[in-house]
Amino acid sequence: PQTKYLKDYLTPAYLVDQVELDFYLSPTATQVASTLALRLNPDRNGVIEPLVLDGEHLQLVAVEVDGVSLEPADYQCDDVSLTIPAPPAQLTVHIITRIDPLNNTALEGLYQSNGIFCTQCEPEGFRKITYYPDRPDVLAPFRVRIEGEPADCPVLLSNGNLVDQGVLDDGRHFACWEDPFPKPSYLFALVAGNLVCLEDHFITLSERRVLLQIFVEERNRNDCDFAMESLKKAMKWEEQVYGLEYDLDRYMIVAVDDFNMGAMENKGLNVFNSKYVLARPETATDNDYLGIEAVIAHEYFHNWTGNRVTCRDWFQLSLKEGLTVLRDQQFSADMQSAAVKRIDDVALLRQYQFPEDAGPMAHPVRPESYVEINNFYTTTIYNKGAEVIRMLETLLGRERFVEGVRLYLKRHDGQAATCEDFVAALEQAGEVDLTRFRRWYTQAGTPEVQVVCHYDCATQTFTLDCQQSCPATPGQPDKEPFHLPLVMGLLGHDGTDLALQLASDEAPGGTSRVLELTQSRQQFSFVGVQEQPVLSLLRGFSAPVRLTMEDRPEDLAFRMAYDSDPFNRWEAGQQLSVAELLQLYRQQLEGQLSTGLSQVFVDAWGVVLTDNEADESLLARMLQLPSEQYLADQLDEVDPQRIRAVREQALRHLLSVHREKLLQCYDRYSSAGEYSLNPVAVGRRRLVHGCLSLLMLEPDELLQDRCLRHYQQAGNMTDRLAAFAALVDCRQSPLRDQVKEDFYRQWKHYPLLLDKWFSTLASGRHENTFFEIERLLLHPDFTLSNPNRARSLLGAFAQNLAVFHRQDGNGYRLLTEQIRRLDKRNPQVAARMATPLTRWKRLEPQRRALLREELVALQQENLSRDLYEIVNKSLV
Ligand code: DPP
Ligand code: ZN
Repeated sequence: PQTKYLKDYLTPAYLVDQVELDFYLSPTATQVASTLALRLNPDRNGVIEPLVLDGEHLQLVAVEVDGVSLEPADYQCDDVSLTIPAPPAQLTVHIITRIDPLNNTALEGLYQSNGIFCTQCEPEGFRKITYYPDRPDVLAPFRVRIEGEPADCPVLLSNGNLVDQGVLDDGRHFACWEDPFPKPSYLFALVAGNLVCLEDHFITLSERRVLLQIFVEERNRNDCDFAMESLKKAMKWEEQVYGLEYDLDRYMIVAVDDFNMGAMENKGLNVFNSKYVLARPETATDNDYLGIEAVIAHEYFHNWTGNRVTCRDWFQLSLKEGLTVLRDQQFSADMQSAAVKRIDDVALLRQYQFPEDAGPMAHPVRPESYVEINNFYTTTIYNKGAEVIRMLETLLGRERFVEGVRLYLKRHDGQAATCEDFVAALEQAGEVDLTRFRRWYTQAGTPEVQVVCHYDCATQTFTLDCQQSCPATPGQPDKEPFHLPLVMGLLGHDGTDLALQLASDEAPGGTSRVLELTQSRQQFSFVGVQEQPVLSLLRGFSAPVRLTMEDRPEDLAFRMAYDSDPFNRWEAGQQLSVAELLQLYRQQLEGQLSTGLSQVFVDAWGVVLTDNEADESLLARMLQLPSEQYLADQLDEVDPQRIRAVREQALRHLLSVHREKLLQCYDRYSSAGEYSLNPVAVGRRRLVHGCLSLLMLEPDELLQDRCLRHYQQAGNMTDRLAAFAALVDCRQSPLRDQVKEDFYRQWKHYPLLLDKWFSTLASGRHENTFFEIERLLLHPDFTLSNPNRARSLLGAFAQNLAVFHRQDGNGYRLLTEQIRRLDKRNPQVAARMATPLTRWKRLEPQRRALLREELVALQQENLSRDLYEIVNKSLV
C-alpha cells in the first residue's frame, strides 16, 4: 500500500459541471448509469491530461464519450480506476456499471441493511458505486433517478428536491431527485426500502417552511420523537447563535441498523446509525438521549460547516469535523448542564486522544500523510480539532469568534477550503496574530506545561513561572512552542475569587484572566495580592495540555470545595485522586505496606457526597474516581490488573468510611416518577447510580434485594441498566444469572438493547468475565456483520483493561482472532477495533512481549490496507 502526502496535492485535472445518475435497483445486480459533463480544469491552460476516474469493486458494462461507445482499446481499466488517455477538453462521459449491494459487507458505497438500500460515501465510498473523480474538491450538481420494485422499495430517496415520480408499465416505480447545491461525491446519498416516515416542520428565521422527515422501519415508528425534537432545537440554536439558516425545503433523516459510523451528513438526506435516532424512556438511557441530541445536531451543523463549505482534500478533515464537534459541544452545553458537558468532553479527550497523541498513530490535527484515510477519522481530528478551535474562541471571545466563522463561511461558500482558510478568516475577524497558533495544525503530541508559583509577602506579588514542552511523536522529534490560552483566577482564604492586576495593568480588573503562553518559558506577575492565594489555572480546560503544578493536597481539597470554576472543582478532585491512586499503585508494586487513602482525600470526598447545593450531575462526576484508562495514561509501564486492584481498594476504603452517607444519598434521590431529561433529573440519576454501584461492591442481602427491585421496578432504561450492571458485577450471586436471563428474554428482539446486554456482560469485573466473553462469541445473537454488535462485545472487552490484559496473553489472542475475521468482511471496523493493540509499548515487559507477538503474527498476513496501516505503524 502507498502513502499519500499533503505536499503532493494537485488540483483536479477535470471539473464536473453536471452529474446524472440512474439507478436500477436490485439486491445483487444494481445497474448504475452515470452521465458526467466534464471539462478540463482552466488552470491547465488547455494542455490536455488523461481523464482518470476512481472506481473499485465495479463491474464495467459500457463507456461512451460524447455519444460514441468506446472499445476496450480506447481506455484502461484496473482495480482502482478507469482512464481515458486523451479526451477532448470538454466532454460528456456515459458509464454503466453493475454492483452487488447485498454482498457488500464493508458497508461502503451502496449496500443493504435489513433489506434497505443505503449508501455511505464518505470518504471514498462513491467510487464503489460508479467511476468518478472521487475527491472532495470536485463539486457538481446532481440529478438522480432511482427505479425499483414498489413492494421492496416503496420509498426512494436521494439528496435535494423531489422533482418527479411515477409508476412504469412493468409495475416498477421511480423517483427523480435534484440537488441544486454543487457537492462533492462523498455527500451523495441514496436510500430505498420499506420505511415509514414521521413528519414535522420548522419555520426558519426568514419564515421559510422546511419539511422535516425521519424514515425508519415500521417497528421503530414510535421511537423517533426525541430525534425530531432535537433536530428542531438544533435548527433554532444555529439560527440564534450563528445566524445560519437551513437552505433546502426538505431535511430527511434515515435510520439503519448496519452503519460503520455514528451518522452521515449527506446533503438534505442524513443517514444515521439507528443508535443515534431511536429512543424512548424504556429503551434508551440518559447517555443515549444525550448522544442522540448531540449527533443529530452535529450532522445538522455540517450543512454549513462541511457541506456549504467543504474540504479541499482529506488532510483537511478537521476543518469540518473539529469545527462541527465544537459547535455540537456548544449546543449540548446550552441544552444541558454546561459544566458537566465540559467535564465529560475533557474526560473523553484524556481517555482516548491523549493516549493516541502519545502512541504510534500520533498525528497532527492536519495530518501530512496517510495510507488509508478511513484510519484518520480519529479522536485527534475530531476532539483535539474541536479543542484547537475552542482555544480560538477563548482567544477571540464568543462574539468575534462567531464573526470569524461567518466570515469564513461567506468567503468560501460553495467551495472546498483548507484549515489555513479558516484560521486566516478568524485572524482577520479577531484582529489577532495567529502565526504561532497555526502550529496546532502541524505539530502532533500533547504539550506539557509546568507552572511554579511564588508569593512574595513583602511586595504583595504573586508570580507564575510557566514552561512548556512537547514530547517527540513519529516523524517529529523536535517541537516549537505552542500558543496556549491559560484561563486562571486566584482564590482567597475564604474561597472567593480575588480581583486580578497584572504588573502591566493600570488597575485591577476582573477575577478571571486569559494568560497567553507563546514561548517555551514565560513569567506572569500579579500585584496587589494581599494574601497568599490559591491558584486556579487552566479553568474550563482552556488548552489541551498536561499541566503539572506542585499543588499541596490541602490546596487541591480547598479548590475541590471552593473553586468558582466548576471544571476546576472537578479537576482538583481528579488530581487529588490520581495522586492517591498512583501512590497506592507504587506501594503495591514495590511490595510496601499500603498506607491506604489519605484522610484529606477521604474527608474531601465525603464533603462532596453531602453537598446539598451543587448541581447533582457535577457531584456525581466528582465522586467518580479517574478511569483505569486515565490512570494507565499516567504510567510508563502499565500493569492493568494492578490498576484495577488499587482502584477497587480505594473504592472499598471510601465505601467503608462513607457507607451510611451513600445509603442516605441513594434514598434521597432514588424516587421514581415521570422520566425527564432535564439536567436536574439526569443529575439525580447519575448520583443515585454512582452510590448504588459503590454500595454494591460489598452488598448484604438487604442491599441485593434493593438492587434487584431497582432493576425490576425501573420505569426507564437508565435505572434498569444501572441496576443490571451492578447485579452483573455481583460475585457468585444467583441473582446475577437471573437478571442476565431476564434482560435477554425481555429485550432480545430489540437490537440496540441486545447490544447493551452484550457490552454490559463484557464489561463485568468478576474473574469469570473472560470465559463469559468466550461464550458470548458463540451466542446465536452475536455477529460480526453488524458493526454495533461487534463493537458491543469486542469494544467493551478491550476497554475492560484487567480482563483484556490477562497475564497469559489469551485476551490478546482472542481479540486478534476476531479482528482477523472481521478484516475479511469490514476492514474499516476491523482497523478501528485494533486500536487497543497499538498501545503495547506502554505495558509492563511481560504483557508487552505477548501483545507484540500477536501484532508481529498479524503483520505477516494478508491484511486490508486499513488494518495493514495500523499494525505496521504500531510496530515501528
Ligand atoms: N459522518 C461522520 C461525522 O459526521 C463523518 N462525516 O462525523
Ligand atoms: Zn462530523
